[in-house]
Amino acid sequence: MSERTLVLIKPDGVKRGLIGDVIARVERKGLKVVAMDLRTLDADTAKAHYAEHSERPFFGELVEFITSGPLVAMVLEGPRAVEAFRALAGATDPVKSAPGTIRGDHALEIGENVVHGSDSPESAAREIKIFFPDRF
Ligand code: DAT
Ligand code: MG
Repeated sequence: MSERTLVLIKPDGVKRGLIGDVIARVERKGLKVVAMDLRTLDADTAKAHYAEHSERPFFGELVEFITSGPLVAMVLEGPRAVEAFRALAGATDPVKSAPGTIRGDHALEIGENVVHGSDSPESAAREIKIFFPDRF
């Protein structure tokens, strides 16, 4: 059974020239890119995307960071795509994410960890609707 997930290459990843690296890993794994767009988020869209974190002390920083420059939004499709991409991304804290993962290879700070991937099929459906409202 195929599944979809919403992936972001965050502004730090775009600034550092990691778009190609992330997409290469996704394609090498066998996940299919079924939608893709480069855009800069406004604050309202960022707050909607990260709504689950609205009470956390880092929420302001998170919204500021994710709106700080262009990001790449993608929808990936494949068997257990949510879990498959989270495995490619590595743990949230880049110091703890394994070498060989996107975050483990490219990041050091939790606030700037290169990529986002939905954490469940339900989150994926919600997030895909925010980024690609008319596509699926
Ligand atoms: P993930 O992106 O692995 O799903 P999350 O949903 O818990 O992680 O958090 C969303 C983002 O918020 C995360 O990628 C980076 C930031 N973040 C999480 N915990 C943080 C913290 N303790 N301090 C600063 N930023 C944090
Ligand atoms: Mg998350």
